Formats: sequence, C-alpha cells, structure tokens
Amino acid sequence: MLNKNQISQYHKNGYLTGIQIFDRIGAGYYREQFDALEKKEGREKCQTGLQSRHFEEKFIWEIASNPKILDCIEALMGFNILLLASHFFCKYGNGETATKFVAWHQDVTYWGLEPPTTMTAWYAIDDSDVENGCMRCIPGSHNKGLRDHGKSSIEGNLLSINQEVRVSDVEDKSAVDFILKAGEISLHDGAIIHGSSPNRSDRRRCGLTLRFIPAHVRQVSENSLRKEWRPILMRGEVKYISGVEKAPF
Ligand SMILES: O=C(O)CCC(=O)C(=O)O
Repeated sequence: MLNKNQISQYHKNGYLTGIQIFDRIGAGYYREQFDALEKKEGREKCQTGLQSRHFEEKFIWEIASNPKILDCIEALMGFNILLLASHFFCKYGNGETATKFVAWHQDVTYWGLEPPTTMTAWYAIDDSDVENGCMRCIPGSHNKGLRDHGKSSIEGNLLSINQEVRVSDVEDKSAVDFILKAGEISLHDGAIIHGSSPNRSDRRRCGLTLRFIPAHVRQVSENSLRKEWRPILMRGEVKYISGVEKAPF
C-alpha cells in the first residue's frame, strides 16, 4: 500500500494523507451504515460518544480490520499490531455559528501507555475539507517530545478533558490540512500535534479514528476516560495474554 517515499515521509513529518481504501460505492455503503447508527443514537451522542463500538457494530469492525489499512499500519509500525480503540469524531455543519472544534493536542498524553507509541488511521465517512473542519496537524511535531497540556479557554472543545497544548504562531502557520474524500484515510503519529476547526459548512464531517499500537505497548495507568483499553490482536503475536480481547466478528 505504501511506497518507500511515503514511509520515509511519514517518519519525517508524522503523517500521511489521501490514501484510498474504498471507491465511491464502498464509501457510500459505509456512510449509509453510519447514517443508520446515527439515526439510532442521535446526533449529540455521535459527536464524540461512540467509542470502541467495533465490538458491537460489524461495519466498524470491517473498516478497522480492512487489509489495506492494516498493510499501511504494518509498513509503518511492524507486523505485531493491536487495535487499541475506535472513536467517531462527528461535527455537524453549523455555518458561521459553529463552535465545536478539536483543540491542538498530542494523543498519547493521557492514554496511559508505555512506551507511548501509537498510530491513528482517520477514516473519512464523509468528504472532509477546510470548510467542514478537516483534521490538521503540525508537521514534524511528533519528533519534538510531549508537551504539557493545559485546558482550552475556548468553549466547544470536543476533547474528553478539554485538554489543549499551546503552539507558537509559526507552528500554527505551518499546519497542514488533511483534505480527504469519503473512503480515504490519513495516518498520524500519536505524538504529533493536531486538531480541527469548527465545521462552518452545512455538511456533516464524520471521521472514524482507529487507534493502533505495536504489541509490546502496555497500559500502565488509567486513560483520560478512567478506563482500561480493550486491545485486539490484528496481526502477528503478543507475548503477554492478559487484557487482549478476541475479534468480535
Ligand atoms: O476528527 C477530529 O477532528 C480530531 C480527531 C483527533 O483528534 C484524533 O484523531 O486524535
């Protein structure tokens, strides 16, 4: 799935974007599946309340276990791969009045993992662009260590404990937008600084984040939700058995 150049770009910049997983028909099928889930759960819940639902919803498991996605993860992280979690980030179009955003942050800061090595595949359920608040990141920031996170002073941060990392104007200006068509993914390192702006369009912007870890990573303290992760082995093997769940489907 990934060539040598993409692999070295990922390690240098901390991200890759625009990788096609499904064609228009496949992307349409998974959008319809999400639409049905949204109907059942309601919009409020869908914003950030659908966590690790791959244990119950077959379509989420199908995306998470898609061989093309796993090939990308394997190329970047090695053969022994666990799915740590999945989580929808859904921002509804609110034009100029939109407030919901994702503050600049580094994923691994509050995840309780040792070593803090993770990678996210962000799967676009909907087309995602600047107007509807696509993901953004600061290239290369994954190689500069983990920073202290404070609380955001702006109303509407979708992160679980309102965390936010300060960035300089120079860093802010260097940010890259992950513009994706439905059915594509971006990939980002767990230590990269990233976030997203409010959805100022009249369209939904829904993404499914799939969190992967190499099999030597362990949970050593509570995560920000005060929960235990429920990792599933996707490829290769794990040396320790406890805490690893079976594939749900
Ligand atoms: O989807 C978004 O806007 C943010 C997602 C995010 O912060 C993440 O994948 O860690």
